[in-house]
Amino acid sequence: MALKDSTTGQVIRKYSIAELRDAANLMRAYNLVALCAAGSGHAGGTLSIMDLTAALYLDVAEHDPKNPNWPDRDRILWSAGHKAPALYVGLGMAGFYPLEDVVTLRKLGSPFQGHPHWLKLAGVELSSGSLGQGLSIAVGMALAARIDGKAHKIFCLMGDGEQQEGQVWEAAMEAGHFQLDNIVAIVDCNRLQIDGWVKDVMQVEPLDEKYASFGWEVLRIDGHDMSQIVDAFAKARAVKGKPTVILADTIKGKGVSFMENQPGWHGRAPTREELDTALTELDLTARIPVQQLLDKAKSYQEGVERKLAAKMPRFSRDYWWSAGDTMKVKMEPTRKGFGQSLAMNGEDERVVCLGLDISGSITISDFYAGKPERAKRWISMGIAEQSATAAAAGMAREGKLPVLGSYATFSAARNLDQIRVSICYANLNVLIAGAHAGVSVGPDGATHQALEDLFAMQGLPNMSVVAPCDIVEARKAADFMLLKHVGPKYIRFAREATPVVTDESTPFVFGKANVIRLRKPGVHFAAAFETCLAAEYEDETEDLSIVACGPMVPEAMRAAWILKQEYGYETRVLNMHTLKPIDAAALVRAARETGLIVTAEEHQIGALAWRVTAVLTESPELYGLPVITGAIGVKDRFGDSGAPWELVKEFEVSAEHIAQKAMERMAVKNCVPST
Ligand SMILES: Cc1ncc(C[n+]2csc(CCOP(=O)(O)OP(=O)(O)O)c2C)c(N)n1
Repeated sequence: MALKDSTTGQVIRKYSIAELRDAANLMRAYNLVALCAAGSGHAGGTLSIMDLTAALYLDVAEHDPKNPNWPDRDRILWSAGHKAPALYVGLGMAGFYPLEDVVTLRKLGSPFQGHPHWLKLAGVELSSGSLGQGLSIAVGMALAARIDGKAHKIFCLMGDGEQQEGQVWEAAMEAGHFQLDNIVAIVDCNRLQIDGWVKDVMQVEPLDEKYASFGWEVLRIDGHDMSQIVDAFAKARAVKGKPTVILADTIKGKGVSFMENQPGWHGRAPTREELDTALTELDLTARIPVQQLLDKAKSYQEGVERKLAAKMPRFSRDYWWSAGDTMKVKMEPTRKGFGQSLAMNGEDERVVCLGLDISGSITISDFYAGKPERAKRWISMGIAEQSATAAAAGMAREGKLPVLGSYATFSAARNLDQIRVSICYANLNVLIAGAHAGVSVGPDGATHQALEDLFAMQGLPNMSVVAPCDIVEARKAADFMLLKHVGPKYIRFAREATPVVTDESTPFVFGKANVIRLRKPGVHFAAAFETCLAAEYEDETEDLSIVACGPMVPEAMRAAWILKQEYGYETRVLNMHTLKPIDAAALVRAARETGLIVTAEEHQIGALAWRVTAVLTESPELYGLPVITGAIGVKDRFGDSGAPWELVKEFEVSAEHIAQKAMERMAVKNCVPST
């Protein structure tokens, strides 16, 4: 089998073992250049899989780069979506696109998204990024092929940590049960995942016995020995009556000495210096036009910036964060506030934290860092959000106070039914952290950007929902949610550093909004505002209200500044940190007293906007009063790779967009006769 011309049946090119080895190395180099140009991405797991990738795309799979949708092609599914750059260089080397284009990896609008999206790049067979789903898709494709009497194979690539997802085993059972001999699964057994060694995080071995017991043919090989790889694929093709899994023993970071077997290189990109060292080690410096490739990436990025600048609303001056000499702001990631709270409150013996293999970056690891006495209350559950959620329910039922968290997409969506039934219906005391929410995971792209989680969490009876606006409020909210609030609870926070706009003296009362008013622009942004509980605020007959939550609160404050400076308008900003239960009284007053409410959310429009309108709709105090509304948020679209602050512009959720919307609505308000 090989690269084929689908119209003539001619082999385009047959690679020798030596040529495949060489190609794999070249692909390692392009992979690293792309990661370096992106400034983020997964070095370790792309390098471990590169020899298998070269074999698959250049030799094993029967496919035609000029006819990527050829119905009889073999399908290659990249279930381990974070290894996307390896897939991209595989396609590039095979001729699906000019290989050098891969340097736009993870940039806004690029076909080379942080995780693969089949609608963006020909040759990509599925959209992935949420681990553990690819094998089920392979089962579906294999069954479809069987119905249609087609002979092509479906290759599905997974990680060994990924084997912790229960869905993998549902699919393995199905493939065995249906004797799907058109499936060949490959597991990249590099023995590492994010939180450390797979055997320590959650043992998955013996994988050979597990797959065999599900009715699979099992082949175990050295995943860096090209002859063994090619041989194993040939054997797999010949297997009849059952699916085959190739368990490939590999080294994470293979080929670059300082990346090999280093957990820290899971989700890191090389700097320019590290790239140069890596290319020297790979002996490829002379064969890779590094500077030319990096220049290409730079020029693409300049285009992105020009496009974004063109779509931003314009005012008489630049109001962007810390753009001028005044209104300077300090930025810190809200997630750190969550970690601080766990570190402090973890003394409470009831608190048990459950790890989902993303512990450091979401800061849940602060619970045990430097505190060996808490070790028995730190439980690594592996990449198994659904089971861990129900396990948390079990612990809560026994009087513990479980905390679990992951990317909000995985801790508040992947496990939705478990949250609904096991936690909410049972009304159990579990704290769920939706980390890296909104656009703040930037270059990871759509699969990792939780823009829908608040719909689901607010929609569940018994669930309480808080979206703090900065690091300080995140700590206070976590303090309250963890120890004081009893019941199902969800706290949502961002990854990226965002403006710090509260301090220790700022009130935080669960379920009660704060009013924030611009007083006097000055040197420091936060100091220019005054904040009090909405219930204690006296009407100042402002022109409008902006209701915001999470990182949109600082944007709303900046919008208030723009509106005052540019048009002399006074704005009442409501920090609606608690979305459920929502402060209806504060909303009704804002509607009655200002007559104009603009909502601002870093989410699909509606989590905040529809809740606010629901309150207004249900309030007899407002009958007959003109209340004008507007909504800022993501407009029913999936995310995109890009820097977090670029996405704020791209999704039109910046202060400038809020101010623009407010001005449009002010024009309407000024036409409505007052009652
Ligand atoms: C459902 C889901 N949970 C969590 C993550 C975050 N995540 C990305 S990669 C990764 C570790 C994967 O480990 P492994 O499968 O061993 O891949 P490798 O170490 O080879 O990169 C995790 C937890 C995710 N992408 N999807």
